[in-house]
Amino acid sequence: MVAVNKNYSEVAFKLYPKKNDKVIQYGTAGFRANAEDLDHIVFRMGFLAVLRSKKKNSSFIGLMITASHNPEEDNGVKLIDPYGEMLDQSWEAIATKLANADDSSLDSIINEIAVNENINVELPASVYIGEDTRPSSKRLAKAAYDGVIESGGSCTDYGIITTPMLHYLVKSRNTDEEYGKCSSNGYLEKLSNAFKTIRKDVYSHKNYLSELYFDGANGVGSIIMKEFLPFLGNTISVKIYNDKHNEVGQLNHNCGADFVKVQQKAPEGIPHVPNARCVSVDGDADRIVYYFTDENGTFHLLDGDRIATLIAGYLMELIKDTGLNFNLGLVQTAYANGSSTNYISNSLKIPVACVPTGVKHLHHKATEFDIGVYFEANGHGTVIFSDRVKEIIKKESTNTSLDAKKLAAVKYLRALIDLINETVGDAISDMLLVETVLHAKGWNIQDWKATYYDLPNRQLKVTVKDRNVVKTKDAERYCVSPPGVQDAIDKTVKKYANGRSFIRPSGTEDVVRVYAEASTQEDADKLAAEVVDIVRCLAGGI
Ligand code: 16G
Ligand code: MG
Repeated sequence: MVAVNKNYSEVAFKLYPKKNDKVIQYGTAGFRANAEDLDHIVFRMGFLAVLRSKKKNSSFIGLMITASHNPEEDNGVKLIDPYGEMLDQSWEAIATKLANADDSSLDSIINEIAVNENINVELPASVYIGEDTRPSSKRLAKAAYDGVIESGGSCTDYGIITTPMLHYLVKSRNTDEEYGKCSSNGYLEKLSNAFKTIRKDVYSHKNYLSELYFDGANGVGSIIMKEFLPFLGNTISVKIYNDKHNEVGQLNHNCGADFVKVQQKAPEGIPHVPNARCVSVDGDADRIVYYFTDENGTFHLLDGDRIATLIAGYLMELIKDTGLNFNLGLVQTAYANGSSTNYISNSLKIPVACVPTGVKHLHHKATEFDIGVYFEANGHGTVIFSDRVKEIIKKESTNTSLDAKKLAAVKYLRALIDLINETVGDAISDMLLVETVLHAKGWNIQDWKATYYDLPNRQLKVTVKDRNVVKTKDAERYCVSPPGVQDAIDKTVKKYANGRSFIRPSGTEDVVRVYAEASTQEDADKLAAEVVDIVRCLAGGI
């Protein structure tokens, strides 16, 4: 066993001493907290990224500074594994231990990690850093950089980029050239080339008009979208709003995907053009929702469930056209609208699975299919293709004995694979994919909306003494503890037509979340309010 030959405790104490004793947990999206509490944690994640790189035989590891849709004063950090996946779950507890340790125990903890994980500490290590536009992000990125350098790794800070771009950069650095060039421009080129291959010069088609209103959440999404426009040429017209990423207090403020999804209303800062197709991305541009406001001023949301059904339905048609035999499946969470699940199962006849909230769960499940489409209702999702599918598609796309229709479908599918960022949900890639499908179908946003009708729903949150008292099973649809809660929810739900409700502890905030849906908005609101009362009474509400 190798001993770690560095004085981590001393250097941490000197440069980024632990400021407080608040316990922090590596949750669904890494560590998130008020930015003021994060310097020493991010510095230590620099250490961890170096260890992870060594564990992975010197592969490049990603470290992203972002708190996504959280308020601007928060921030966060998460690690990205070599193939662009999220940090392996088995290392989450290691990250948590390292983050909460006293400065003086860092040496022994790091030594313990190296020994337990059988890490060859002599190996070189490399880390890529990216950050969002938060005022605290530069400072925290520097802390992470220092952590990497102090523990002997080499580090490149890519500056302000979207989370999915960092996933792309890490993957492209660790895989072959064919995947794409390892640079920000390489990412933009890859996506835009695939999009242009499919769209050619056709601007509009039947009801589809190539005009889009883009809400950048006053964050990195607006910056990247602007950089992206020249790459897209004349294929699509994107009007960018909420691009005040330099103004303090504006990030995610009354705009962005989370605001639109949770508030179920249009963001501020974007003109209300009746029936115009609008998109909102979140603070690090890994989530997207569509919406429009009709001529009567009524707001219509097309969230992750809609995007998933649109994409899955289209891929199924395309697979049929190729004549190939692939199994396609869709993965959702308990938040998926009941109508979307019915539509997928009964109309599209695509197998659908339900897993706990958090991208890693969806992603993992999606790998069980040849082609797995996964989306959370909040707009986070993508499509993953098995290696077997990719090989077959690549081979068949040069198979001259295929008839013209099959060959065209295979080539089309090949371009779609390039358009999709398989590593993680990617607002910009997802947007181009949706635009591709709508264009192919010749649909406007009302046509898309008309595929099924969402059940009205409501999401609320309850502050409790300890959110961890709430335990669930069956992909969070059943509350096993505290006792009595599920019975009380069941009784309440029965009172409402098409009623459904569940609770779960948040992974990113100190609250319990409540979801309810029913036939009418009034009922969904009432059901949600009653379930909030149940949580307050039986789960230690404060
Ligand atoms: C994080 C997750 C997202 C999940 C959300 C739930 C990732 C990259 N992001 O943002 O998937 O929907 O947390 O938040 O995993 P909650 O636990 O506070 O409801
Ligand atoms: Mg995000």
